[in-house]
Formats: sequence, C-alpha cells, structure tokens
Amino acid sequence: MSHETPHWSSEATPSGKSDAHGLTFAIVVARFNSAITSKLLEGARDALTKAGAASIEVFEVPGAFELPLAAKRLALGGGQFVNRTYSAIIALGAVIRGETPHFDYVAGEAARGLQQVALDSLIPVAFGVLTTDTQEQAEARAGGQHGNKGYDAAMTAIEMARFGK
Ligand code: INI
Repeated sequence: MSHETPHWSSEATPSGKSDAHGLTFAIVVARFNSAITSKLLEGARDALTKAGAASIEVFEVPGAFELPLAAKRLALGGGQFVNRTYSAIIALGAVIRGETPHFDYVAGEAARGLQQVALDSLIPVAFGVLTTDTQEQAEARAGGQHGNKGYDAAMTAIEMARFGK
C-alpha cells in the first residue's frame, strides 16, 4: 500500500468504522508550530464532524512533549474532567527536526508517552503528530499535497473507538 493511500477505513454507516455517531472525542493540540497544528486541528474537526461525532472538545498544550500528560489526565477523568468520558483522544502536534537533537527527544517521548496512555487506559489515542525534517514537509502533510494527518488521525480514532465494541 502506498503511504498516500488512506490507512483508515471509510466503511459506510451504520455502525461502520467511519461512523462517529454516539462517540465523544477529545482533541489535544500543541501550540508549538501553530501554523501547522492549526491545520491539523481543522482536518481532525472536519473528519469528526462529517462522521457525525456526538461531541468534540479541544484542549491546548504548549508543545508535543506535553501531549502525553494532557492525554492521560483526559483519559483518567477526575479534576476538571470529572464526569467526562471520551471514546477516543486525538493528539496533534508538529515536531520539525531543524538542526537540533531536541527533535529526537520531543518526538520520541511524545510517541512513547501517547502509546503508553492508550495501553494503560484502554482509551484509543490517535497519533497525529507530524515528525518531519523541514517546515515544507510538515506543510505538505497539514492540508497540502500529502493530505492532512489530522484528518487521518481522527479517522483512525473513530475506527479504534469502535474496535471490539
Ligand atoms: N515542540 C513541538 O511541538 N515541536 C517542536 O518542533 C519542538 N522543538 O523543535 O523544539 C517542540 N519543543 C517544545 C517541547 O514540546 C516542550 O514544549 C518543551 O520542551 C517544554 O517541555
């Protein structure tokens, strides 16, 4: 399969893998590289809205490194999030390599931490974090010629929210 082919299912409603009716979503989005992450957010909202999501709540964090903790607080509920449950969480960010080894730590820990939240909480966490060498590569994947990875992450979240249910 080419990487340009959507990997998420577009199976039709009802109860298809792309049907979000009755499902509730939290989107956590990093402000770092906000020109890119705002486009990812648009894509994710677009996917969820078209799929009929029951609710979409958006939360901001400073950077991709902060995504796992925010996702964990949302997954666990309690505090400000008491009485809220999410069918799935979508984490959005853009880590651009530039010339610093900081990239590897931020990108690696975001990926590792988000997977850990999903496995610990059993709430699907979609990884909508771009990890690219350049700004141009990020733009191409945030509503440019390589699609919108925020949209793709949201479609994956819908499918995983339904997985095994
Ligand atoms: N955060 C990002 O989301 N993307 C980046 O490209 C990035 N870079 O390159 O440094 C970045 N750094 C900030 C990081 O996510 C944390 O907010 C910061 O280290 C404080 O914990």
